[in-house]
Amino acid sequence: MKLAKYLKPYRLFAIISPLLMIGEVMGDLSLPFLMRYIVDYGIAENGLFELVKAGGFPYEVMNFLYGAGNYSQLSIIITFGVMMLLIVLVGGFFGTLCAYTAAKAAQGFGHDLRCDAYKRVMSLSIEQTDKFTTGSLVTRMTNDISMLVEFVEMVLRMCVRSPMFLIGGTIMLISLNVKFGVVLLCSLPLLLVTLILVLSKSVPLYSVVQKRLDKVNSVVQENVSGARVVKAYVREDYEIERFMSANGGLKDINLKVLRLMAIITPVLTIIQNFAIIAIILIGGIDISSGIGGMTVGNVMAGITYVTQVIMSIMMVTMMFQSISRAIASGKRVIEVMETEPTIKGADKSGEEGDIAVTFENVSFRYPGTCGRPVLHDINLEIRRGETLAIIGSTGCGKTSLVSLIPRFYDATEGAVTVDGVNVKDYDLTALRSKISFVMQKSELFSDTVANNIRWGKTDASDEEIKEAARVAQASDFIEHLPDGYDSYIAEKGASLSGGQKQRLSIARGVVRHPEILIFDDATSALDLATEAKLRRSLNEKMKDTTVIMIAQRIASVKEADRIAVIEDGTIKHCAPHDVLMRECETYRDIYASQMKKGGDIGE
Ligand code: DCP
Ligand code: MG
Repeated sequence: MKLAKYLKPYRLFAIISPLLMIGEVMGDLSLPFLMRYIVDYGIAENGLFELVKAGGFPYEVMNFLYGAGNYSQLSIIITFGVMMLLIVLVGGFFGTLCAYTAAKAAQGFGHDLRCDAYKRVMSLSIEQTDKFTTGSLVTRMTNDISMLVEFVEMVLRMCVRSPMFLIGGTIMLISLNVKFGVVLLCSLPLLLVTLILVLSKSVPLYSVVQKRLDKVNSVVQENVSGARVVKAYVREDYEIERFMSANGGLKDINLKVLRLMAIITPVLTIIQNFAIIAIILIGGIDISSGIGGMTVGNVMAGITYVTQVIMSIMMVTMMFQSISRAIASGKRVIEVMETEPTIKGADKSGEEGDIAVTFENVSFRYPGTCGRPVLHDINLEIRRGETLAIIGSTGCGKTSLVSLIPRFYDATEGAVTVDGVNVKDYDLTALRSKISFVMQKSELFSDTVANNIRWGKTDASDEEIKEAARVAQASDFIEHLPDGYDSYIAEKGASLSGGQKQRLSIARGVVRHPEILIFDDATSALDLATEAKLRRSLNEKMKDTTVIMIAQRIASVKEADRIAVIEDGTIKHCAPHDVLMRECETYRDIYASQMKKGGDIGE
């Protein structure tokens, strides 16, 4: 399989483990024979006589240890009893080592695979992540890989054990008595037919199990991260219902698989018991009629071997079950691993010039959608150091427009350039490190305030962080927090107000001193006075930075060098406030509506 390469670093363990298993199996296989000696020579009447008559290994051993004829039946029992004990101990030792090495190889395999899968997930573009869905990606990273690990461990331990038991047990059985072999031969077809029937039905179900698990994960994910909304709308019951239905689906399919599997054990037990009865019958008849040197010990050993062989077939079944689960899971993991990121960087990087960003005849529609494009015929040149504002009604494509600059998405037609180089030719890291993108929805992490800001620039000093916080007008509230910059923020910034979150996000964008700073409605939760202060300090501290600022309020954009008005997916006008007031009706309408509503239009 394609994932086998992940086992390579651990091949030493992967090879040793089955070898160790050989030791354990050999021990297990030799036990019934020793038991036979005890029964036939140690316990049975005339045991000593029989031993001398049979000769061979047990006779040699006793003679070697005690000298010819110098031992009693009790010493036979003790000798072979001690031998059995030693073999059990040594076998156990080998077994333990085998389990350890197998676990080591399997866990190493899982660890490396998970690492690579995670890296791959991180490299996927937004569109691709959306297509997999978060729930499914989480299941693939955790449950599916665990299945594979389980499988590797199982194979390492069982690939030697089952066939050896199967073949070794059969050989031993036949060497005891050929008729016992016939018993086995009769029971095997029955067994195989049952197993094949069950497996052929259950195997296809495993991929369904994983899909249902995806669904459960998706629902949990959505609800846990959206806990506030769920509570605000008192939708707990509805969401619990939704979870129950996903959970019920998972239960149903699991039950279906288990119901099928449940057939195996009773059938196996019945066949096994029949085989045992057959051996006792055959053995008994032979003993009573004195044919072919059949002994009680032979019958007992025969019973043990038949059980071992049938059990090994059981193990093979489990292996098949594990294989089928692993194939289902493996396919899902490989699907992720083989998804080539659609947005892949090249190797260029542009030099700072007069023009920071241009859009040339850009049109854009979200991947996988059809109908009217979200944006069309966009032509725009943004000069270095300029502050460009973008305004327009909700859903008109403002976020989409700026998403093209750091290449979250690729333009469907036309070209977007940064510093004179098409973004598609950029090295992604080089491109994105030129840009700070403050998102519409602030994303904060459960960490300290300082570390959240430092996220924008990993090697930022404390002074840089404070400076960024001052520019973002966040220093006041941060200093009032109980631990200042070391205060801990709850997950997703739940312990802060909307405006505080926005200002932290802005500080994070500012701290890296980017060439291009994009605010996607990032000041919407600030009051006008704070927003004005922010604008002023940005102007002072970051003169060379090109600022692209999306906003809903005229007051926020009024002072920008130019304002682009977006309507019907294209830029209607792009000019300073005064010009727009004269020439652009849409802009005047927005202005008028905000005048009427708020009355106050800025400072
Ligand atoms: N859209 C889409 N797929 C996405 C995101 C958006 O199909 N992953 C659609 C929905 C809108 C259009 O694209 O009709 C424009 O969406 P934007 O997010 O670009 O809109 P705005 O940012 O202008 O809206 P708002 O002011 O509400 O943020
Ligand atoms: Mg938006």
